[in-house]
Amino acid sequence: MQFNTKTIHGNQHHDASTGAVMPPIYQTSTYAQTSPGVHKGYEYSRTGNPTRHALEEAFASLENGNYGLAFGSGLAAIDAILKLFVPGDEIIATNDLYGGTYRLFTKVYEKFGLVFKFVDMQNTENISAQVTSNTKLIWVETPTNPMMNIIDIEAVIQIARQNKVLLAVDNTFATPYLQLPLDMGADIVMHSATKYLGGHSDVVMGALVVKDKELADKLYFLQNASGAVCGPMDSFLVLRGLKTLHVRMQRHCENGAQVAVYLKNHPKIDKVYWPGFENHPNHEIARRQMKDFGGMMSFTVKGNHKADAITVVENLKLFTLAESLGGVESLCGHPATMTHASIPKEEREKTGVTDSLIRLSVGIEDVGDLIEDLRLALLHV
Ligand code: P1T
Repeated sequence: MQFNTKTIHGNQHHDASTGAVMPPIYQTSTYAQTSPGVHKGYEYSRTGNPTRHALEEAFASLENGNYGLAFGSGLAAIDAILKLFVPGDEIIATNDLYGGTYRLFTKVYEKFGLVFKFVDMQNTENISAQVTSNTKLIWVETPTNPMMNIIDIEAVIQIARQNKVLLAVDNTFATPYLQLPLDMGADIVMHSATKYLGGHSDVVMGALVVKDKELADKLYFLQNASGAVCGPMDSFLVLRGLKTLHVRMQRHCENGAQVAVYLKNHPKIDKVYWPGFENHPNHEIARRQMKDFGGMMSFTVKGNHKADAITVVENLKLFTLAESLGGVESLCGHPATMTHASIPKEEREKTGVTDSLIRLSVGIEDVGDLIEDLRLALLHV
């Protein structure tokens, strides 16, 4: 089955009892048992819920995995992965990554004895240099948030296999429309389903997909034991969102390409970070590993003044100034004070997240209107 069919049919079934084409929203916390332990497959909605289950099956299908798990947020999904480890275990992570992931790693899990090493994974030799006998996980985010670096997943997989460590890929920016890390050999795919998978900026949710049963069982145990699950209504909404993922992503990519080229040619713009440009440092990897280049990008205004960046985001009208990304509507953000404020200034500036950086999530509106919005906002600087 091709991806464009899978979004609508992959592991998805009509409701067995009524024939309902979309799974009902099973808004229930618990399920009647005829005798202790005798039930129809569901006992309690933290452990399992039919609407959530339908979504988890769809997640597994889209990422070419065997097991899907849905959580109350992307960070809750990452939290479940981190609970696989014990004090002293080491995790090597991308140095440019979502600020909240960095905060969870350094402010929550370091306290419990996990050791994080942040490396620039654009050169995968930097990873090998950090591997020790305590390394248990390599954490890859590609494209990275917000610098749009591309990490060579297959090269990282070689390192993970040689050293017998797990590899997890945060596939939030790319989505399975653009890249399939499990097919390349990754062990875990993670998503902030809040973004492109949901696609409509109306739900906060996380997802994990794996192929291996033993790993899936450990994660299901943690999902139930720690309890950061999503509700049935949210599960329904994301399942509905998934059905148009391929169409939305196609348009995000088309609009993204046009907006990136517009910005690149604009006299007031300094740098545009978008992997579709031939002179992007990781363009060849992006071309090989991704189907297209997506609708996320970052840029700086000439002169690199924070005040100019703020003026631009304040004057954009169709691009709403807001946290988040991946919805049908275009958003803009100022990473240094918003999504990446939890990373110390010296750390984030090392990766390029300066006070003058603006991030765009290009939506699926008319691209001419989006470009006009940018043109007008840039008149103010
Ligand atoms: O927000 P939540 O659903 O908990 O997902 C966290 C997360 C994980 N990974 C990546 C790559 C992300 O971008 C995010 C959330 N990011 C934003 C809110 C943002 O504006 O970048």
